[in-house]
Formats: sequence, structure tokens, C-alpha cells
Amino acid sequence: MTQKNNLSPVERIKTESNGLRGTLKESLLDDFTGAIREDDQNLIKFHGMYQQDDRDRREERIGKKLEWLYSFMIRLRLPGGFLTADQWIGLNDIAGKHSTGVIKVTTRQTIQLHGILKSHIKPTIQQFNLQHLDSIAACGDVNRNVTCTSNPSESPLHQKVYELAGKISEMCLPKTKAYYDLWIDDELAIERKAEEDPLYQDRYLPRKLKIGIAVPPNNDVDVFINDIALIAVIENDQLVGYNIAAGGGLGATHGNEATYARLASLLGFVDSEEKVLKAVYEIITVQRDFGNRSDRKLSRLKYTIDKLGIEGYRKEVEKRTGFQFEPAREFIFTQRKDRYGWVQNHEGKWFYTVFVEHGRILDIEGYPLKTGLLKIAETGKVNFRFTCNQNLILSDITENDKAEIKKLLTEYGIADYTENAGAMRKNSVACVALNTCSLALAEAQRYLPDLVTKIEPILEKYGLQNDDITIRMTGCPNGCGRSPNAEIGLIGTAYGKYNLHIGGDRLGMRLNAKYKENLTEDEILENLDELFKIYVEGKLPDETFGDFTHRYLTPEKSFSK
Ligand code: SRM
Ligand code: SF4
Repeated sequence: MTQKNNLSPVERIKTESNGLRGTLKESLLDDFTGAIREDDQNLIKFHGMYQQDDRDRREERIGKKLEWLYSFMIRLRLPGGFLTADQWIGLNDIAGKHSTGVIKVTTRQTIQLHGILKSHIKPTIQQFNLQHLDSIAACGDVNRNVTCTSNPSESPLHQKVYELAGKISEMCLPKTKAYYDLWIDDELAIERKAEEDPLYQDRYLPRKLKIGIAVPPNNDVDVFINDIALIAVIENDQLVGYNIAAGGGLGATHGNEATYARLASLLGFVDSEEKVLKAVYEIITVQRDFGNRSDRKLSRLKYTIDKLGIEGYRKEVEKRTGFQFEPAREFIFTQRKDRYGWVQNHEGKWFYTVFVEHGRILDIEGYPLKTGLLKIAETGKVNFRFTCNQNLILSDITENDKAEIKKLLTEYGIADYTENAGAMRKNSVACVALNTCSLALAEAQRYLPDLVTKIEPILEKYGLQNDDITIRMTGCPNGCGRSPNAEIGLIGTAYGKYNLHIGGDRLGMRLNAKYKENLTEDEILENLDELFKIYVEGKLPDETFGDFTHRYLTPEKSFSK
């Protein structure tokens, strides 16, 4: 291929890594630094970890002539986002022993722990292994955590769809046993050489790849932001197949016009699980073979689709699967938010969705959320599920056990917090950003709660306090908190400055657009005040803020105040 002589440096690191082992073993043994070797920093991602440093302490460390305070973030692989109560207890213990102690629910339905020192990596992973948990392929140029509509109460067919998430995750795991070799000290794995991997070969994918599955009418997984989006098609209460779309992705780079956020385009419908698996596999092989390996900014599947054209991509996939997609079937999403509080499913089991602001589970003064969840886990009467809105569902609770869980939810203030948080707060998402994300240009999860507190009186002024307006903030344009796919998106440009995006829809079917650049907090509040005012004055009956502002930004949509 033409790119052969112009490969990005990461391509060499992957192919020369001996099945993702690199020199990680040597890096771990080096006591002179808290960091690992540069090439290994790329490889460790495939094992579900990132090298980071405490950005709040950079200046202090430099002043003391010390190296940055390096540590590692570990992300679990949890397809469909599920843990048993015992696993939660184990996770709580691991978080306390080896990380900052904060359990972070991510926007892809899994868990991250931050601040793990190099010497703690192995004990952490070994303890996870005892809980039957791993972090394989949670990061890196491979398929990431497969997301799936979270709440089993959404449909009697949820279990089947959840199981599909697990099957896709297994199918797309790299074949190398390096993870066991390096972190678990698996004697057998040490004997193994780099293993054959028909899917990833020795070069893996050009870039990360994400798969999500939605069970309509809920689009809580924000399905169209995935490289591969599956939408369960349910007709007459039967799961008849899946619509498959491809080419979603939200990352962009300020000032680089060649990069953009994009929602996935429909390829068509397939009528069996076997065909879904085959189609997913071959969509990935086409990306593997045609994706850009020179410029990592342009290497996601969305760019390959736009290069080949949706028809071209579909044809190549059909050639490889040996069957054709049928025309996409009808589907309707009616909501994207989580169903907070109690809901019951078709089997009479109860589910309580806990509002966790930006996925941060910790104890703070007056609100011992982490302790409360541990006490609930210790009853052994719940499972834990995670949502792509960074929340947590206490699940599968029997009628007999509900009163006990309810009592604990009240005792630890969890019910009160969940039930009394304002509508905008409960529809807010923020990425991690500072102090750990090396790419952050501005704050996100540490700042959005305060900003929402300042927006709330403005909402009240216009009678909008119960309106489910979605607001999402990211510390940079990579979109980890899916800011380009919200009614209000705030995207960091510099410390304390954000671009304001508006006009996204409430269901995740239309991206927002940039409205103003580089706003300070005062300017954000002023602009929102103005927008809420014209919204209440000019909206059509039942028109959401996102639809109204889309019309406002699009003159041909006949905006009238
Ligand atoms: Fe993300 C990179 C955190 C979901 C797009 N993301 C990062 C890194 C690893 C920074 C880095 O590369 O050094 C962040 C680590 C911060 C930290 O300290 O923890 C990071 N991303 C997150 C999480 C934890 C945000 C959160 O607060 O929940 C989410 C973890 C998901 C998971 O469990 O797997 C997270 N990231 C997303 C999403 C949303 C989603 O998938 O639903 C996106 C947008 C969708 C997409 O992929 O396009 C997203 N993350 C990115 C990108 C942009 C990729 C691109 O195509 O340009 C980067 C940067 C990169 O890959 O170079 C990135
Ligand atoms: Fe970091 Fe940017 Fe992702 Fe936020 S959006 S976690 S700042 S890479």
C-alpha cells in the first residue's frame, strides 16, 4: 500500500512488540523512575492501562528537581457493564489499596482506577484476576469495551443483547497471551511465543475501535457515536435481528479542519446473531486493511468510510461476509437518559438507578456514597451495572429484598441525592480531564458540577428547572464526555475557556454545532441566559432546547422569535 513507507511510529512499535510484550518486563523492574519506556507507554494501553502524571503537581515537582509524579490508570473490560456484589467488594478493596480510592464509572460503562504506582500494577491486576476481572484491550488499537443498553428493565430481550455484547468482546480479543505472561506470571504463557492472530495480525488496527448496542426505545449508549453501532430490532416482542451502522466517532483537533465528529451511517439489517458476528468481524477487517496508518489523527473508521464511501465500504464488507445487508428496519428512540430511581422488569425484579455525578464514586463530607454502596454490596442481594451516562444501577433485586436495599439507600443519603438533584445536573456528563488526562486543555469533571450550580438559577428564572436539557463538558475536543452529541456542549480550548456548542438533539441522533468560541465562565452564563430566554419565548409546543437551537442556527429552518 502507498502508506508503507510513511507509517506512523506506533505502527513499528506494534509490529515489533512480540505480541504486545515489548520491553514491559524491563520497564517494570526499573526502580529509578516511576515511568515506563516510551515504546512501552504505547503497548501498555493494549493491556488496559495508561501512564499518566499528576498535572496539579507538575510545577512543584519541577521546582524540587524531581521527575513528574507518574502513575497509571487501569480501565476494566466489562462488556455490557456488569459486576456481581462480590466483585464490587473486591473492586472497593483494590481501589483503596492501590489507587486514589475513587472508583470512576466511565462513559463506556466500565470502571477506571487512577493513581496506581508502577510497583502496584501487578498486585492490582492479580487481585482483579482473582475476581475474574481483566483489563485486556480496554485501550489500544483494538476493539474497546463493548457497550450495551444498561437497564434490563428496558426489555425482556435485554439479556440476549447483553450476551451478544460479551460474545463480540470475546471474538475481538487479541489472541496474544502477553497479559497473563506479564501481569499474572502465568507459567504456561511464558513458554508461548507471539500467537497467530487472524483478526489483528501483527499490526493490530490503525486506531481504537468502539462497538455499542442499543435496545430501542432507549439510546442510553449513544449508539451512533461508535465505530460500529448495532440497534436491536424487536418486532412483535421478538428480537428479529440488528440494524448495523458504522463510522461514528467524536474526536477532533482544534484547528485541524480535516478532523471532525461524525455519527455512524446505516449499512443495513441482518437477521441472525451469526450474521451480526460475521458482519462486525469483517467491518473490522476492512478498517484493518484500508484504514490510514500514516496519520493517527485520520485513522479512525469514520475516515475510512468517508474515503471509500458508505456504498464502497458496504460492498467490501459484503464481499468478505458472503451475504448482503437487507435494507435497515424501522426503529424509534424515545429517550437517552437513565431511568433514575426504582423500576421493575418483566420478571418482577427491581432496579435502582443511582445518580453518580460524572461517575465519581467516593465518600465526601455529608455524602458517604462509596461506603453506602459497599454496605449494599455486602448484603449480597444486588448486582452492579453501569451506564454510559456514568451512573450505576443496583440490579436484580427481589421483591423480598427491596425494603432492605431501600433502607440502606436512605441511610447513606443515596436516595435523597438521586431524587433531589436538578434535571440539568442529572442530564450532565463530563470527562475526566484534569488532573490526570494528559490531553486536557481545561477542567471538566472537577468543574461542571459548580457550573451547573450557577446555571440552575438561570433555568429557574425561565421556568426550565425541570427540563431535561443535556449538557456535556470535555476538557478538549476528543469528546470523551460526548460533548459534540449534546444539546449544550462545552469543549475546552484553554484553562478556563470553552467553545459553546448548541443544537444537538436530545436522543443522540444529531450532533451540535459551534456557536461561540473561547468563552469564560461569565460569558457562558450570559450566553445561556440569552439562549434560554429566546427559547422560552420562541419555542414550538414540545420543542426541546436542542431542536429549537438547531432551528435557530439554521436560517432555512424558518426561525421566528
Ligand atoms: Fe476518551 C483519549 C478518558 C470515552 C474519545 N480518553 C482518552 C484518554 C485515555 C487520554 C489519553 O489518551 O491520554 C483519557 C484518559 C483520562 C483519564 O485520566 O482517565 C480518556 N475516554 C475517557 C473516559 C474515561 C472519559 C470519562 O470520563 O468517562 C472514557 C472511557 C471510556 C471507556 O471506558 O472505554 C472515554 N473517549 C471516550 C469517548 C466516548 C465514548 O466512547 O462513548 C470518546 C468519543 C467517541 C470516540 O471514540 O470518538 C473518546 N478519548 C477519545 C479520543 C479521541 C479519539 C479520536 O478519534 O480522535 C482520545 C484521544 C486519542 O485517542 O488520541 C481519547
Ligand atoms: Fe482528556 Fe480530552 Fe478525553 Fe477529556 S475529552 S478525558 S480532556 S482526552
